[in-house]
Amino acid sequence: MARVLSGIQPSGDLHLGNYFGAVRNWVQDQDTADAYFCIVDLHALTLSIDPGVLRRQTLDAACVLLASGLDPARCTLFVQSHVPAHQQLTWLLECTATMGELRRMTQFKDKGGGQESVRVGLFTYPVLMAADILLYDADQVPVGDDQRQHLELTREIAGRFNHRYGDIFTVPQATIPKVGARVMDLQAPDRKMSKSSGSPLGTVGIMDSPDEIVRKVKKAVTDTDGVVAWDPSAKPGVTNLLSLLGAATGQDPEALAGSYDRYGDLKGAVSEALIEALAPLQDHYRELTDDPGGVMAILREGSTRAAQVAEATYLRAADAVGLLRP
Ligand code: AQP
Repeated sequence: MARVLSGIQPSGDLHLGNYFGAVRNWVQDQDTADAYFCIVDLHALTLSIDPGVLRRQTLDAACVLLASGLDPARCTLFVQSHVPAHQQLTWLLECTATMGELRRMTQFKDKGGGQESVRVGLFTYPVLMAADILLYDADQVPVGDDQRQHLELTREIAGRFNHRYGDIFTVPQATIPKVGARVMDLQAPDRKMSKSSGSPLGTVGIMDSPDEIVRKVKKAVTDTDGVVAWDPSAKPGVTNLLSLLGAATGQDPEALAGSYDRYGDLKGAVSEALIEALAPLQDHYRELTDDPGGVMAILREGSTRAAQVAEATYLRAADAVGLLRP
């Protein structure tokens, strides 16, 4: 059975990009793979975040993931900082990756904005992500399109380490979904929907109420030519709405263009489909938030299982580079 690993940052409320680009596919992976899913709280420290907010959002992310259908009987769900091997392996990999490689990461350029005051962790975070993946000998990593470059870097680092020290790591493949791989901000359809850098009106949260969904979709930026057509470069706003409709209904987004004459009708259909797709998750989420102790128990059990795999891989790597066992 293939091993799958993926992660999500508790850096804000999870949104439709996280859901259609990643989480929904993770739910399917549970039945076809040996699946590990990780709430990557250490990654959330790369930007400024209030300690209380980080703690609350970490638990909240666990509730959203469980509400979305992750089942602790069929996958291992855990918090990254609960498994110390992630930070231990990161150092070995930082001594493998190069400055030039990290400087080429577009997410660092976007989020860092070239400022001197930017945190070193934001620069090195792709290496921590490589450690997250390589610790579990993951064959496949299901991610949205924005993580493609980081996955390529992970493959490079794994290949170089193996070349230097022997066959230590499994070199993973990215699996990018056909629909929903790049959900764009409704107010700025040339930018991806994002927890930390998206516009509030352009970002639809998985837990947004029906009224909020209707309001945000109604205000979504389109264009002035009034034709419903699939054209990512000339009509990014309309194309994004079609893509959301396709992701929520399971239909081919390009073919859906022919079913609508007016933007208002398309927006109405998008709101309706999103509300229907999210309703079951939202009900389940409310039950989970009423039982934080139960959710913590799931995370504790997950980190115990994850640590067994991760520690064995770390020791293999530590031995290979020549660290003396205690
Ligand atoms: N807009 C998106 N469309 C499709 N997939 C997306 N993902 C994120 N945004 C989109 C996918 O969601 C998974 C978890 O992402 P993450 O939390 O690790 O961080 P991210 O990719 O940096 O996403 P955000 O929401 O933009 O977070 P912040 O603002 O904190 O950086 C990943 O598989 C990602 O591809």
